[in-house]
Amino acid sequence: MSTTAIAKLPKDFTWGFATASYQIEGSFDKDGREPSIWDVFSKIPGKIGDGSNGDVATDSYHLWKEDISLLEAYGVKSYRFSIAWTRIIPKGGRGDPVNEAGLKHYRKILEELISRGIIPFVTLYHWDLPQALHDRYGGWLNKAEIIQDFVNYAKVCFDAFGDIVENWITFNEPWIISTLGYNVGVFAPGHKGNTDSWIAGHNLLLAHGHTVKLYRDEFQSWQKGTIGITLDAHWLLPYDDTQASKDAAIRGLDFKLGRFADPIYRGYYPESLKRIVGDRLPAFTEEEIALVHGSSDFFGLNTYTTHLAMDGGNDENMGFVKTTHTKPDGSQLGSQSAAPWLQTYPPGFRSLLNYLWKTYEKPIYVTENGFPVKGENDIPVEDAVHDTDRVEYFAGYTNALLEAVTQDGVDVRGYFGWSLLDNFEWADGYRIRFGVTHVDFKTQKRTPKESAAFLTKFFKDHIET
Ligand code: PNW
Repeated sequence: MSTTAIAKLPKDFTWGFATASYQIEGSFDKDGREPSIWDVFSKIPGKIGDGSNGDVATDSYHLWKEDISLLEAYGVKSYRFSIAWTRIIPKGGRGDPVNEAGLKHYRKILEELISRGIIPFVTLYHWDLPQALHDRYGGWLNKAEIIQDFVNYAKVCFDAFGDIVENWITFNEPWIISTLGYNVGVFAPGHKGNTDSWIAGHNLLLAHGHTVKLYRDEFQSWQKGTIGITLDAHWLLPYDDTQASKDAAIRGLDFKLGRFADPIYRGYYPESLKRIVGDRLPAFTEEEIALVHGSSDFFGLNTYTTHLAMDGGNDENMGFVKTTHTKPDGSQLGSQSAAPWLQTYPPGFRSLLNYLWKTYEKPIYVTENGFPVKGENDIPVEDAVHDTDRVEYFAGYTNALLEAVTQDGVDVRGYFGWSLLDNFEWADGYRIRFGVTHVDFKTQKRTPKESAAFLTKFFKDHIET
């Protein structure tokens, strides 16, 4: 009689769920908090699909303890959340006052997590730039000011929480921040144009580099933490067999991923980026690139889908690569979610993990991965909890992860489902639900969906004990 042992993730593999401050906290004007660019942007008519904003969201500013109880019930090892800059330094700048109430708020969350055995992963910036800095000097477009102000904010956080936080993420998705915020303009602060995005992205890289240097010089030796950045990437497959499509897939990865990952992990911008963007792409001085190169202890990855890539289109931020989910024969690559840009395709996740490990040689944390079920917002909670399509998505993606680690030897250290709760999905408002927990936005009642139980069981069964 023979038994085959199931492949398992290593004992210290961590997993949990992720959230972000503006998407869950609400209490936009409580205890000294001042507006961020998302408060202002979401209140401009027409910017948010359902006319909503984050004033209340999932009310997690008050219900944080209940949220932690959910995490505990799900048996997670870790929780990824973000700090709102506007609660810590409401006006944002290095000359502006620090808000004790904000420090206290996150301190009590951190202490509660740790007392329940949950390891915090803290994101410093998940898109909520203090509006005051945007008004004062143009926010991410003002290199000299924004870098210093961000580093100052980060230092306040390292000082206040570094004794109990061992996992820091500087920025969430610089591509989205710069492209959707400063080129397409569908995210705050809503800038449009073909130059600002390159400047914002460059300044984000520099702010990241300076922050990591500060952490390493002054904190890392005695706080023993790690620090890195989270990039967003979708795997790209050539649309067809043509050389043009093959080249497009590579160029698309350069623009989406290499634009940030190459400077950080290899020390330069991709050639294709320099060629296409030309002198609108700011150049690093030698000193600057020395600071950025090597400035991440790990590779934080947010990934949701795979696209088919072909040459063309007018999107410079994608390197003039067009993407689609429709194959040449008219069939779909995967199953459709509630978001037009997201279809299920687990093999693409496995390929992406392999690509990142081979290319950048850093341990990977999947800091977000998830699926909004089509039609879920239109059905009652009794039905929404049977989120079969989300379960199917997570089953495919966790299995791809398992194969990447146990068969391909990719060094993945952790996985976070997006998201703990249905929440404010940016320009889509509340209509698109990503949660493993259903939230009734009228009563704030939380109800676990089947996908939460699926992930609990998957990681219970597949991590070595
Ligand atoms: C991420 N796209 O954003 C963010 O980090 C989360 O805050 C967000 O809720 C989550 O993914 C789900 O959208 C993205 O259009 C926003 O490809 C848009 C895209 C990708 C990621």
